[in-house]
Amino acid sequence: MSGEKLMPCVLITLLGLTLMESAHGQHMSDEPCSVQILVPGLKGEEGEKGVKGAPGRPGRMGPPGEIGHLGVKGQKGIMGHYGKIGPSGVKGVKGDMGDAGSRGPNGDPGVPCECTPLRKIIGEMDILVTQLSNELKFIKNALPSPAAVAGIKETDSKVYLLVKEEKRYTDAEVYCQGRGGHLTMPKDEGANAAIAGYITEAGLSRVYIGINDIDREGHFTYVDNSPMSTFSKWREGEPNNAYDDEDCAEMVAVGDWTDVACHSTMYFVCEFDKDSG
Ligand SMILES: [Ca+2]
Ligand SMILES: [Ca+2]
Repeated sequence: MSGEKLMPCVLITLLGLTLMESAHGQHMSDEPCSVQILVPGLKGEEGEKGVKGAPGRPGRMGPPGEIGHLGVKGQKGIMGHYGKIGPSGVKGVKGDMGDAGSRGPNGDPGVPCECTPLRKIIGEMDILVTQLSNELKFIKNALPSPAAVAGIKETDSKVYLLVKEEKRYTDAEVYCQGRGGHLTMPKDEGANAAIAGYITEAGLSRVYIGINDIDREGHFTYVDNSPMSTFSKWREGEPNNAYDDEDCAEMVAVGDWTDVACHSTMYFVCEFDKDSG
């Protein structure tokens, strides 16, 4: 068929469909134009089952689960390693002294020798030691109260002690005797000058010395009852036994003597023989 004939047939076909719907069941007669009626065919048979598809994509992550129950306490662990050594401690307090040890064995005997020169030296040293011991003994006796002692002076044969404690004459002599001496008894110009020097040096104006006429008025002796020698240093006009009450003696700073009342109190000078034990 050509294209020109087909067009009318198509139109008829469409018209025919309209007529069929309005005159249902009416048998249609064959016409010169071949009419094809297009209607849906019957449902085909069920096809065969397809092949299994590929795996799907993974789903999204689910929400967090609930907190679990408290677990059971575990067993005690094993002991750990030793720790580092700590810093040194503070030094402790010194302990008490231990008891004395037992006495050691005797030493070996000495070697014999020509010892005469050595004995001489040892003998001289013994003498020195004796002298030093005596002086030390004096010092220990003479210094019971350092604050009361102005100082110690010495000459070749004497040690003088200026005592800055005001005492009556007899008490002063008792003090000196208690330390192995006497109130000072100047018996020559040198000794007198030395004592005077100590008085001046100490800033004092007068001190008791060991001269008195207690036993017999006008007859002065030394305090150890030894007689006065030719030496004396009385100030001009002294001794005058003023008020008939001056039986003791003092030395003033220039070294002169005057007789004074024994109950006056003043500082005094003791003297000690160096060779006395
Ligand atoms: Ca007198
Ligand atoms: Ca007098």
